[in-house]
Amino acid sequence: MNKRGWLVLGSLCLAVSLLAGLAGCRKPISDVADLVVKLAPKTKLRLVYIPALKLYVGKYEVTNKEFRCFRPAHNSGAHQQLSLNEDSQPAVAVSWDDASAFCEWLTETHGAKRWQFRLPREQEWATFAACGQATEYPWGAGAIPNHWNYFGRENPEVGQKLDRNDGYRVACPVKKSGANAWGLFGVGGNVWEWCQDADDAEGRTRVLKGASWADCAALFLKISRRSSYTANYTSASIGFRVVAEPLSQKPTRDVPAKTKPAPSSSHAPDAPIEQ
Ligand SMILES: [Ca+2]
Repeated sequence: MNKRGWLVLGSLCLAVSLLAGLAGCRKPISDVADLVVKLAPKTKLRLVYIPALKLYVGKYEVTNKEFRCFRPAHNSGAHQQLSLNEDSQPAVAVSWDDASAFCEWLTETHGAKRWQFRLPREQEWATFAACGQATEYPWGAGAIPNHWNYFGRENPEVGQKLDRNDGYRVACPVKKSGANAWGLFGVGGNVWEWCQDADDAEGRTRVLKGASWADCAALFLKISRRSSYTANYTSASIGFRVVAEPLSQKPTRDVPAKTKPAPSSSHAPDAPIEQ
């Protein structure tokens, strides 16, 4: 089938499947079906309906396999000779501009004139990461679950690290990155996630949330923590997830920050990228 054929098929396959009935799944947070976007054979983007936001939110960070449906030559590179480019890992080495372009492509080619895909706003991100609660960390109360991907004992480097081993020195497959109570994976750790919000009046810098495999300081793991970088910046520890809303709603326009934002993290999610 040629490329046009796949695009048509992909749009036709914008489908839903009930959360209930999935073997072993947690209790669904709503009776509304997941939104499943078929990007290619065996490549499906799954979004969960979040009633508190009236939005579908990506269940996982966008993977390399999914991003390559948009940009086939994309290479997430490696860090210390550890691959970041496996199909199941989150796409990194993507700027805010790249992530936004992916969302626009998704709307045009798979939105079926029904859905607008975009990056989450910072407040939306904080709401779905905390499951609508006033929790400090995305895993809720208690110790960090071992399988959430932060910087811990699995790393041989000497220095500050978490006193636990999640088994992954760099970004892990998105389905291995730990889920919160709403069934959203990787909202804490794995990779930082671009948000739609500008962090300056001119819109040159964009907000990041969630920390990554390269972070261990408790401060950075908090839901309230934010960072920001220029819209063309890329890193081995920055990726993104998408949200979707019906096109019948007014499209959310990108509005530059009107007031001086809270101080951003001085921490740089700047793990070097090796192409
Ligand atoms: Ca993440």
